[in-house]
Amino acid sequence: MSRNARISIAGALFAVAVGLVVMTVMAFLRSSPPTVNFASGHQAGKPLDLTVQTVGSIGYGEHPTWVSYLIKAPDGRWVHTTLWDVPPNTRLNVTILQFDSGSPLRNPFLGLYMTGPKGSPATLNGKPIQVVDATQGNGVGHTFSIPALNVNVPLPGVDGNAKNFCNAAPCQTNEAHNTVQFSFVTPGSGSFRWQCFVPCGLAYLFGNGGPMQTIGYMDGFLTVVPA
Ligand SMILES: [Cu+2]
Repeated sequence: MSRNARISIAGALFAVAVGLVVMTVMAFLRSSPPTVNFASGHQAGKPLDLTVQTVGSIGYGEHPTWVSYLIKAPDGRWVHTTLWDVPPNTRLNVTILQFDSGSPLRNPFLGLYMTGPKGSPATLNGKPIQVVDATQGNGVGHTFSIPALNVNVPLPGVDGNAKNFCNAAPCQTNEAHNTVQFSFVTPGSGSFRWQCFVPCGLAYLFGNGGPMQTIGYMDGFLTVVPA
């Protein structure tokens, strides 16, 4: 084989390798969940309502059996993502509809409701609550925690044997759930990791794998962006 022929074969193989790398990277980028934007068009100073749900199994997509969070987009659709863009210095009135069963907490400290320096007290099904004893009742299903903002909101579980237990998202309000409400104020800027602190990744090592370490399920980012 001539030298030129060898060079062109090597070149072609190199091009194929580069193409495969690019395709893999693109597939990975496309697989990350979408971002829901609550910042654009927001009127400065006006509080913003966020409605979120937690489900025992998402019921569709790549991991239908995984626990997950979903959020209601401004147009009313339930979106399977944990990446939320929010306006700065804004009170977020958060409603979490918790459709999953629960368990005792590994650390009772996580049973404490904390909503940051300017946050409001939390309510569970309309009644004020300061701490939940996860060794009682149906335990705690998940927490909504933003460590950097001092936000920790435990979400008490529902009866996993309830006739109207929700098995696939988006769950409806006629299915068994607990409603947790609270508010907190967003900082002027920054991107803040939030996550669940209940090791709810069933079938993974110590419950901390799978959905617990995958953006879109049990952790995400609250990103403050200018309106
Ligand atoms: Cu969880």
